Amino acid sequence: MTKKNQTLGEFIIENQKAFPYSTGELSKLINAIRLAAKVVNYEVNKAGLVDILGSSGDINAQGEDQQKLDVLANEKFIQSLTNREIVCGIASEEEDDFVVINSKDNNHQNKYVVLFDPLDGSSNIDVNVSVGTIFSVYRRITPIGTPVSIEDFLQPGRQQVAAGYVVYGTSTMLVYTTGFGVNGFTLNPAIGTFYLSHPNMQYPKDGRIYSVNEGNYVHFPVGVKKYIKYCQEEEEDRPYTSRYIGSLVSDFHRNMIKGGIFIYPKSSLSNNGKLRLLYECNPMAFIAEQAGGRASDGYKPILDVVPTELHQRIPFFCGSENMVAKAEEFIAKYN
Ligand code: AHM
Ligand code: MG
Repeated sequence: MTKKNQTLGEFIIENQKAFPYSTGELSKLINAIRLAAKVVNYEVNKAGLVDILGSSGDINAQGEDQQKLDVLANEKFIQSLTNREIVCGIASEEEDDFVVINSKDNNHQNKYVVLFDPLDGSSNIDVNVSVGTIFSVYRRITPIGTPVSIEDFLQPGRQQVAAGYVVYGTSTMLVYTTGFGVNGFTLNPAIGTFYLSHPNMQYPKDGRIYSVNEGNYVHFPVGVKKYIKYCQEEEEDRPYTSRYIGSLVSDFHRNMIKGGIFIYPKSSLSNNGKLRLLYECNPMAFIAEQAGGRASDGYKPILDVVPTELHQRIPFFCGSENMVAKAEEFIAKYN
């Protein structure tokens, strides 16, 4: 039952109580993310005032220009998770390789790994457009007491125990799931507290928004082009409306509330699209499915894909169930 004015802290405690054998480690982990989200929110909010906008001058693991705030958000999340000694390993979109977390007296006893994109959509930050953090949590599969290894990070999305995102938007929100539905919390910046504002979020089964970078249209596969044309046709409840922020978290968040589909397909420019399976697509797919939506690579559920490398990219179709099913139909027919 949701209580009026329930804070994220209270919500975490209540949910832990529902599982009498829980050790509280996942709760602590979510608490660490909550703290880091507030710190990054503070930095993002004052970005225009201090010398923190623009490029850091470095290139990340995927050969992309790192923004100063990418680096800062990466540090804050890693710091928060490391200080609390609750994870045994972290992989980040901004790091070349995964990081083993351990302290002298801990002896690799922690059971969770976290994968995250510290500041998604960061090319938007200089123009004051919403950006976000995306995170994904798995139980390690290698034995406790040994250092984590790559297979702990390369698990199919179906194995996630939690996933979520923070959207630094007109309000800052933290939305997450532990596999029992999706709940959204809005930050009251005056007192630095997240309140449950969107209990049990549900993806509408149908929608009228399609979100895709149409600038790449000529490079898209035929099935995707035909689906976009279908969205634009005057028939039944169409044409749909097109909305594309270019910030996955914000595009996803809007579509989950209003109903819609987000598409980042493969193209003749990049065979696997742009988005990263582990840091972006898997967590969003888990949230989408938990809210009654659907996420696929055009052929099969994203959550069933077995990852082969940390920074793997994959085509992404995510949103209202019937819209994603329709896009898959076009792809099956024309590709
Ligand atoms: P990033 O992780 O480097 O910020 O890139 C991911 C972002 C997503 O938020 C967004 O959906 C996509 O890139 C936009 O890409 P494009 O500019 O090609 O449309
Ligand atoms: Mg990203």
